[in-house]
Amino acid sequence: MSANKKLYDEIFRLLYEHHKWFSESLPLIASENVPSPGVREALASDLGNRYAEGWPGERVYAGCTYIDQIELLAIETAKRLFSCEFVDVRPVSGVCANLAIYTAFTLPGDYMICLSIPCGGHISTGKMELGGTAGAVHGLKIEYFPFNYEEMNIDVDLTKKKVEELEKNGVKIKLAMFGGSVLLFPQPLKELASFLKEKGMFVCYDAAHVIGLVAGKQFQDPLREGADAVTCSTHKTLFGPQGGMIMSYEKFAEKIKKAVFPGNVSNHHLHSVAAKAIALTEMLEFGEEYAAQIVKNSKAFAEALAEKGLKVLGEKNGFTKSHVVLVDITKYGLGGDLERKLEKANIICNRNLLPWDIKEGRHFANPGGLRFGVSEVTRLGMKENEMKEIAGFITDIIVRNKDVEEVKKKVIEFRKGYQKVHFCFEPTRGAHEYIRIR
Ligand code: DSN
Repeated sequence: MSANKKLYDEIFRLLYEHHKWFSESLPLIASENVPSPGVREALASDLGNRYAEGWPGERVYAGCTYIDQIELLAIETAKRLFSCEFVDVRPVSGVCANLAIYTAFTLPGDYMICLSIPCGGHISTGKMELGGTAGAVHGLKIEYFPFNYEEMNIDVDLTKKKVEELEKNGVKIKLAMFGGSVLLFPQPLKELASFLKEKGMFVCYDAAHVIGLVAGKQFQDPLREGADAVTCSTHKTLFGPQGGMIMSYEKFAEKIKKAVFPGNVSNHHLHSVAAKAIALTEMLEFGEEYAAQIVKNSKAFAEALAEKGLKVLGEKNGFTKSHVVLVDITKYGLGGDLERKLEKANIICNRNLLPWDIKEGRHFANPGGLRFGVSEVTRLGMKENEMKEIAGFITDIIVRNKDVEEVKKKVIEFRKGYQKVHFCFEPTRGAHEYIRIR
C-alpha cells in the first residue's frame, strides 16, 4: 500500500474513532448539537461543490435552478419561524453574520457597546487588543455593558448612566450588540432598546446560542423586544449545520444583503443553505416541544449539580432560563484541569471564564468556571431524570474525586440507551453514527 493511501486510511480511521467516542459520551458543550439525518444528507449533497454568489434569481453563475428554489424555501421558512420581514441565510458562520452587521451599520473607528468576554460576550464582539473580530477586523472601539454579577445580567440603570456619560465626553455609540455566548437569562432588551435607539444606535441581538429557544418560543423574542436585527449561528440550540443567519426588517434589507455579498462572503455554502432549510422545517414541526424540554432539563441539571455540592451561578434567578448552566468550580480546582479530567470520563464540556476571573488573576487557559449546555443530550431524548444522573457523574469526578475509569464505564453504559436523534423527521440513523459513502 502506498504511503499516501495509508495516510488516506488513517484519516478515515480517526473519523470513525471520533464518531465511536461521541456515541459513548455525554456531549455537553453549549455551542454544539447533533443534526438530524436529513440535515446530514443535505450536507453531503452536490450543493457543496457549486457556486452561486448573490441573491436567488440574481446569481453570478448558471446551474442554480434548484439551488435558488432551496434558498428561497430556507428564507420563507425562517420568516415564518421568526415572524420577520427579512432573512439572509447566506452568512457562513455567526461571526460572519456579526461582521455583516458591522459592515452595514458602522464604520471602522465607530463605537459598539456589548458584553465583555468574561461576562459572556463572544470573541466576534471583542476588542482589537484581544484580537476580537469587532476590533481587529472591523476597527470598532468597544465599550462594555455594566454587568450585575448577582443577577448575571446587564445592569439597566448603570448602562443608561454610562451611555449618558460617554455622550457628555463626546463618545457616540453607533451599535449596541446584545446576546452572547453565556446567556443564562433573557437580557433587558425591551428596557433598553428605545433608549439606545434614541441615542442613535442600531440595536442588534446576537442570538447564536439561544436562537433555537427563540424559535421554540421559550426565550425572549428580540425582534418583538426592540432589536433592529438578530444574528445567529445555525448549529447550537438551532440544530442545523454549522453556519450563520440574519433576521431583520425590510427597511434594513438592502444594506444587510450588500454587506453579506459582496461584503463578507463571495460564494456562500450552498449545501449548508439546504441543510439550514431542513433544520428550519424540523424546528417548525418540533421546535416548541424541543425548546420546552431544554429549559426543563437545564433547570433540573443545575438544581442537581447544586444539590450535589457545586456552586452554580445565577442562583438568585433559579440558575438558568436557557440551555446553559455555569458553574464556579474554584472550590475543587480550575476549569482547564477539570475539563480534561471530565473528558477522560467521556463527559465533554468546556472551561469558561467567570465574570470576575480576570480581576482575580485567572486566565482562559485555566479559568474558574465550567460551562455546560443541555441541547444535545435533550436531542438524544434525555429528560429531567437523566439530567440528575449526569449531574451525579460530574460530581462523582469533581466533588467526590471518584475513579475516572469507573465513571467512564458508567457513562458508556448510560449512553447505550440514548442513540437516536429526537425532534426530527426520519430518525433513521444513529445520532453519532459514522456514515460511510465511499
Ligand atoms: N465560542 C463559541 C461558544 O462556545 O460559545 C461560539 O462561537
